[in-house]
Amino acid sequence: MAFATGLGVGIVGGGFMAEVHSRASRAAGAQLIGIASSSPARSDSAAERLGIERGFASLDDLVDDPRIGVVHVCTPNALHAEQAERVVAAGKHVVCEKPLATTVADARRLTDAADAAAVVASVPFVYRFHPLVREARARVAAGETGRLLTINASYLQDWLLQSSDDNWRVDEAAGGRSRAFADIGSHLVDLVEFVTGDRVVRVAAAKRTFFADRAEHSAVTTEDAVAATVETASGAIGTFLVSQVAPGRKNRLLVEISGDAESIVFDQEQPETIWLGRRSGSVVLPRDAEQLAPDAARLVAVPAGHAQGYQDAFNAFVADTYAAIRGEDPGGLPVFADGLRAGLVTEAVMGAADSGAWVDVA
Ligand code: 4PW
Repeated sequence: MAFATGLGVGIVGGGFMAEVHSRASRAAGAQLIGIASSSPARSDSAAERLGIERGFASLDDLVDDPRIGVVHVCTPNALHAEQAERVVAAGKHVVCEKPLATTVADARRLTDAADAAAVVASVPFVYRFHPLVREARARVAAGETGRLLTINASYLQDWLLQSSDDNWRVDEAAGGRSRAFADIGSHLVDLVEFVTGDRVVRVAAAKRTFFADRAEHSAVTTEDAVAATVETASGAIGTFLVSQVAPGRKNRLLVEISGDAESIVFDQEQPETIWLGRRSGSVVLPRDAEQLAPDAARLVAVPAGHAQGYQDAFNAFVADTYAAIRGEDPGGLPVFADGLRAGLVTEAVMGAADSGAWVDVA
């Protein structure tokens, strides 16, 4: 598809993620043509708030606009698969929030549909776009870490800590059966597999819903927290702790991988350094382009000493998606197959928590 005046973007959904996506689109030089939210009035007010040309009455109207070449799906989880499929059926490129779908069957059907349509179909596993995550990945690939032994991974938040905290995500009908793991554990799965090049093959898990009654939802079944033990294809073992009820933790994703030569720690709330540990001594590596592998250095947005963070990672993800639409291959773009992969691990974790047994990842 050729775009005479730059890539035209449509957004479906009008919440926090739509804001983050729209900022990233604008930074990538795209034209923000339209937004469709849950009603025509909400579409108009979201368009005004986010500086988008106009609101559309429905996703169908938005998809039919010939100026729109890519649609970002930023709606509640239960709508993702159907909406992204609608975009793909129109032959348009798509960015779909995670989880891609609320069932593995839907995620697989969507992934197959995007492949068959030969469109670019990406998923915002945006933590891949921190330069020091790429550095960690490059060190593993170069053999600096040695044989992978253990993984210590956690993703902790506190925005659902009290019974009075509520959101569509707590409702299984809108968010899917898994909440905390599908929403943020999926990032952990993706990041660990992206950095190590290894795969989670077997899991055991426990989950808890500590707050079953919330402001507008009672008898909540989706989990507040999950503790999983994992085994990888290479024989490493690890733990994944995921919680949306951990006081003081806002968005604390931490991945520590230990090989037999070196450990590496990345903390999303302190993304400007990684810790490299060796028995002979450890160092803290700063995000200084001159010290980084090429794939990490290319993602450096501002010089060392000038803080770079979450929105920069998001911007880089969207810029790489648009580069792929132009036919370039920036490398490391998370696509629907990666979203499906996270869905398979989520399903195994839920099955393990339900049964109390080890479960193989399909
Ligand atoms: O994807 C994640 C979300 O659903 C995020 O990166 C952070 O946690 C921000 O919102 C939620």
